[in-house]
Amino acid sequence: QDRSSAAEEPLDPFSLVADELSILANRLRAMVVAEVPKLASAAEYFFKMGVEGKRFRPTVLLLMASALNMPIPQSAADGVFGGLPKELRTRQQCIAEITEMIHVASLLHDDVLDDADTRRGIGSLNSVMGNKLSVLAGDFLLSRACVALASLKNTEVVSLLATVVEHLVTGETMQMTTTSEQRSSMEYYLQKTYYKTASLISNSCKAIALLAGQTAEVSVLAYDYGRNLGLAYQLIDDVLDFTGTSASLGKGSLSDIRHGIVTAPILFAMEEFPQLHEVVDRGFDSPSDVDIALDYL
Ligand code: GRG
Repeated sequence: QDRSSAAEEPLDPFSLVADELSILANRLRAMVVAEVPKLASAAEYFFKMGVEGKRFRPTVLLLMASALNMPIPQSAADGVFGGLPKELRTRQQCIAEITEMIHVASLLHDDVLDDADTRRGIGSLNSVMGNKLSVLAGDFLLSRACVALASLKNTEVVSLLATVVEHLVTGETMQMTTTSEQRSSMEYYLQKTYYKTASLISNSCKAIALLAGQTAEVSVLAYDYGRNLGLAYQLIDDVLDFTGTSASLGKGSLSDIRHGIVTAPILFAMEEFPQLHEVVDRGFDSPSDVDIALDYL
């Protein structure tokens, strides 16, 4: 009877790591303190209570750590869950913090590149403090992430997460420089999406497995899991750009298409309606092109 009522309760993954997420929030606030007041207020902007975002990446990483850590009983009295290596968990929490700092740095730079007005339901940092401070705050967060990464003293993990930054920059550049042929290619979309969204999640999942002392085989499985999850996350994000509201998105809807970005729903619609190729080739360069595309979705 207990089991059937438990099965009906929807499982909230965030609640499983709620305590650790609140520790992470406090640690991040302490880690992003800067010496110069203007930089300090810019760097802490998206770490303040209420504007921390969904914390999707740290949640996934903490759950993955729970799944992969081997409980090491120190004595018979510890039972199966006793003696969990505390230091190991702290190092994995550090990966969750580094991942979130890299993510927020990328959001700050992205909003400058897109000239975005809003993010997480408030004014984007560039709209409140200007482009220059937003870029510097993003650089500052990356530096703090590097210092935290170095403290782990694991060259493979350093290399994984440093490469992610290159991937973020590569994905963004691919998006900015798309030719009309690339714009209608699903292969190009998936490669760009791996770089922009999935690489951070997959490589940080792999880092969690490596720190847990898992085999190379398991760390590849952790990577694959993160890659697929990251791609799925971006596909849902693409759909929400069409179906969400300003309140649910924390920013205006239809922002991708208005920036001429071809996302998954458009690519799928193009397969069914070849007429869409023409507006996609033009890069949705007029508001009427946006309306034409919306009619087919
Ligand atoms: C400086 C690291 C760095 C990168 C520069 C601008 C850029 C290169 C990359 C942009 C990468 C980017 C913004 C990808 C989009 C990923 C994505 C799905 C963002 C939204 O994630 P959510 O919904 O956001 O998890 P919250 O606000 O909940 O954290």
